[in-house]
Amino acid sequence: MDILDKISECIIDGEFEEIQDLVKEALSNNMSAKQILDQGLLKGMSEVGDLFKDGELLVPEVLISAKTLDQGMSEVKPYLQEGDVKKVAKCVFATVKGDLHDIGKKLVKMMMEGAGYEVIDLGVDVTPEKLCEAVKEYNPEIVGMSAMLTTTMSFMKDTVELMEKEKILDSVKIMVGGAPVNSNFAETIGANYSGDASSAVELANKLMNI
Ligand code: B1M
Repeated sequence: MDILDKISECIIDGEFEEIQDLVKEALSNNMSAKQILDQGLLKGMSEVGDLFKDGELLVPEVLISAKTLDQGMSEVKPYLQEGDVKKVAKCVFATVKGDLHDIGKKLVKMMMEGAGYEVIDLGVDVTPEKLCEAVKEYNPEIVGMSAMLTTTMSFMKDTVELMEKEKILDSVKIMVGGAPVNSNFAETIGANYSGDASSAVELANKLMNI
């Protein structure tokens, strides 16, 4: 097995204590940071996404793979030239007002980053006002909202309405997700729904015509 395959396997198996040494070894073998990223780290993470979607990996395992990816990324980041990693699009993500659940959103963020998206995560309990301010500040192509409580879903609608009022809705695509959210609800508020992290990437690619 070559070193890039070993890096992929390390991500899939969540061996976060070994990943940095493997990446260092690949760098010292004159492999480019981009090659290590694309053919090792992100290839492994993409496999994790597929396994998660098929129910072969569970949430804790995906989170350990995410941690492993983070550690591996920290080794290649200094070597990546500006423009080396093609950023597909910029996203602003938030868990809506009143809601503190963020495990699922973090998974979505991680998968999106693995697919080349830049994700600015505003955190949890994010008011419509704060999200609108962030859209003006960061000028993203996608706004992603997550809600896990039936009582907080309505803040997705409030946020979309405020964006419309502030005339910033037309410049972005809205993605929503979370356990109580479904495609019907998304449609009623003018948003796009995906049920899990892998589908979120597929949806984002569709929205960006990729
Ligand atoms: Co809470 N909680 N919780 N909780 N919690 C639920 C959601 C609940 C269903 C449990 C239950 O009663 N059976 C229930 C909600 C009921 C309802 O409204 N229908 C509930 C409740 C009631 C509460 C509290 C009110 C409890 C209390 O204090 N009395 C309280 C509320 C706090 C608040 O938010 N204001 C509360 C608190 C908590 C903790 C803080 C303890 C903790 C959250 C920790 C954290 O997130 N940092 C917690 C947890 C862990 C859960 C459960 C057990 C697990 C949620 C989770 O992380 N799932 C949950 C029960 C359950 O779901 N079985 C429950 C794993 C995660 C990977 O899945 O988040 O669905 P999920 O994300 C998926 C998809 O939904 C999708 O992709 C993700 C990855 O595949 N997705 C998106 C998510 N966001 C997306 C965004 C997208 C696209 C896809 O585009 C932008």
